[in-house]
Amino acid sequence: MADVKKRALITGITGQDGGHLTELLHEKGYEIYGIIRGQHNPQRARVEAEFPYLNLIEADLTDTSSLVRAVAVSKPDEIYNLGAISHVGYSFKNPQLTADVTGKGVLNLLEAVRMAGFEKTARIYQASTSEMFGGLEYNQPEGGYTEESSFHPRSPYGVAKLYAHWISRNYRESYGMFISCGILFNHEGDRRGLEFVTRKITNAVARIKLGKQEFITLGDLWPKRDWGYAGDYVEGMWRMLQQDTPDDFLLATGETHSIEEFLDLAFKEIGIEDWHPYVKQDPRFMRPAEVDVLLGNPAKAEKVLGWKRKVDFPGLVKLMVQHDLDLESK
Ligand code: NAP
Ligand code: F7E
Repeated sequence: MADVKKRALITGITGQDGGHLTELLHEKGYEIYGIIRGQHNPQRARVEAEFPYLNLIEADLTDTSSLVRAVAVSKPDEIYNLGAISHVGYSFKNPQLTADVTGKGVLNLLEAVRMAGFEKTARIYQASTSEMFGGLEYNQPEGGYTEESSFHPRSPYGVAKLYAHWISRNYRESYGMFISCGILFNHEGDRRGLEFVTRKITNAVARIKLGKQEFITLGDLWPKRDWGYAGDYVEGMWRMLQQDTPDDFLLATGETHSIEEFLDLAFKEIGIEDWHPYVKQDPRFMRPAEVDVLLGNPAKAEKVLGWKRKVDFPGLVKLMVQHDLDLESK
């Protein structure tokens, strides 16, 4: 008998993780459906060219009727909810939109799964985040946050994600749905949006090397993040949905580094030892409330899922600078 292909529905297909996950699931032989929004999405042509095997469905996390249709059409075995307003700084400027998409959008999706009649069969991944912890000194355990740590979100994004996290857990408990939340710490790479600090730096570094830019303007440089590689993290998402029972898992590297350390390595990659003359600061890129230090303890994911990150911090910076040098040389 011929193998029946597993079917996956992905929201956030045009984003960083959507790209990595599409690659991974295609390698694993899945039939993949991706939600694309907007009447003229400028990302559509790129996604169609990069993933010709992908089935695109027009839908939006704020429109439940479109989500019911997306679920009914794709008949998914697995749903990965990666769609969100994901930029923390932007969420301060558009807090209600962030609540509607990043928070209530998850409720809309879960209801759509029930309305379409897939609540007993579809396994769902919800993209939770380390931003729910808040990075404060008082709630930061020795050795890093775990799945049991207390939450204290510091932005409209973090608050919306906490609602999404709890409504997911509530639907799991109330309706017995298979919903696993991945509490992921920062993950980056060559698909990262230019609006995030790592990619903003590596792209600027490449342009400075090529004489296309003189300096980079950033906000605060002291915050620390637990930065991993996105390709490693989508593997963890997939593993969560292959378990016998749904649960929450934290993915992190167990190391934390400041933006200054990131600058150090990125500039060294192009032979510049002292980055200070090339970096300016502007309050426009600072946030009303900052997340100081994030450090995650991935012990549970390592033990239960057999997951381990492969790319380390210097490897990540190198990969991103080299990618941007290639890109900017073209
Ligand atoms: P990203 O690159 O910013 O992608 C976000 C995606 O959400 C885009 O495809 C975007 O589509 C889509 N989207 C925005 N508004 C939408 C709406 N109203 N309806 C449907 N889709 C919508 O994010 P990412 O880095 O891949 O992250 C994936 C998920 O993980 C997000 O939920 C993020 O919050 C979460 N997360 C990320 C990290 C990280 O370090 N990357 C860590 C923890 C959690 P358009 O292209 O049409 O705008
Ligand atoms: O900021 C500081 C900024 O925007 C990192 C999202 O994927 O990870 C991401 O959220 C740090 C912050 O990521 C600039 O203030 C300084 O302290 O790259 P970021 P983020 O806020 O950590 C979490 C886990 C998610 O869930 C989110 O979706 O860098 N910073 N100067 C700057 N940040 C930006 N963006 N731009 C600057 O110029």
